[in-house]
Amino acid sequence: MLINIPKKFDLNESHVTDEPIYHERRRLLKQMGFLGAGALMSSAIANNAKAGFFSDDEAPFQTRTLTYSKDPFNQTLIKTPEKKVISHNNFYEFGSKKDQPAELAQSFKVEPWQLKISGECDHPITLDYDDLTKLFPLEERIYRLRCVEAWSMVIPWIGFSLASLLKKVAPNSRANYVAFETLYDPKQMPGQANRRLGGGIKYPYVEGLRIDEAMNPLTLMSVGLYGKTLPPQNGAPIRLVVPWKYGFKSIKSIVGIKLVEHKPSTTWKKLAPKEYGFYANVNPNHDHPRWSQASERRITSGGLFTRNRIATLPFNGYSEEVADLYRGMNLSKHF
Ligand SMILES: Nc1nc2c(c(=O)[nH]1)N[C@H]1C(S)=C(S)[C@@H](COP(=O)(O)O)O[C@H]1N2
Ligand SMILES: [Mo]
Repeated sequence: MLINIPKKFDLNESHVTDEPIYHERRRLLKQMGFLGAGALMSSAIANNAKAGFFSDDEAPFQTRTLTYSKDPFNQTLIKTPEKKVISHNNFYEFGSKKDQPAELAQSFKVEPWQLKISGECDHPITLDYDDLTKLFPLEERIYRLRCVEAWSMVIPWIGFSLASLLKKVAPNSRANYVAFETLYDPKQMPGQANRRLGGGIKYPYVEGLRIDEAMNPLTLMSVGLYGKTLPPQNGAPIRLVVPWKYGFKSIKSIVGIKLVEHKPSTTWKKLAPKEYGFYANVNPNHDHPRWSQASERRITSGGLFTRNRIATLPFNGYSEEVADLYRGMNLSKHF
């Protein structure tokens, strides 16, 4: 999704980073104060590191076990291993390379947290950290996640439907859209403090849905994955998951949800409107201007160079649940 660096890097989302580039990145981050003295380790070690490897100022983020009901429908999907789900990420606030969020988000503070739900509704509320996991019964949802960059995973999320949260605030008749906003905190998020590291995005990261998309039962507010609270690289303490849309709609570390009358602006559409639309429904028949969307690389338990090309499904395989939302719409125009 990088658009401010040469094209050939876009689909080259290999985990392997050239050593000199890696060390230059680390030097810059250290200078900026984002890495402690103990942080000069290879990324291979960092990814596999256990608590003992870290110095005090970069103690790894602690997740905790959640209580939830199992997904009654999708237990037969082959899940992407947890260690890949939490080490191959897009979270530009912590760097635009796939391995950076897992490394640079370890000291991210999610307590206290406030999530404000406001706008065109009768009962606006602000949730605090404990509310996020206690206000609603938590459910597991095993969903496919398809990134617009043509890789995909299967992730066992834990959370509650956005619909149950929105019902609580009682949207009024002017609530046509829902706007979402990620935390803005350049002191904690190095990508917000450094334009190059942050991929040229204007922060805070913002997203949006039509109200009927937001109310669809598949649309999830996720507070966890693989049985535990979210690690920071996956959007702790709460993020959106919209499984029939490209991954960039699934905004992380949300502090604001606002019911609005008019279509809100969205981060990637602002940055490159010809490449990324508001709808961003997974669509094998509508190619990205720079690559095909007909197939994807499923990230599984195989090694780095495992071939795992599979056909991309319309609406990421969720047509039965969501195709009706778009009846009569030209999906190539509204991409
Ligand atoms: N705030 C914020 N949310 C974000 C992103 C981001 O850079 N910043 N990246 C998006 C993209 S492009 C994808 S594919 C998914 C990746 O989610 P994951 O790292 O949990 O797999 O998060 C999305 N949410
Ligand atoms: Mo993505």
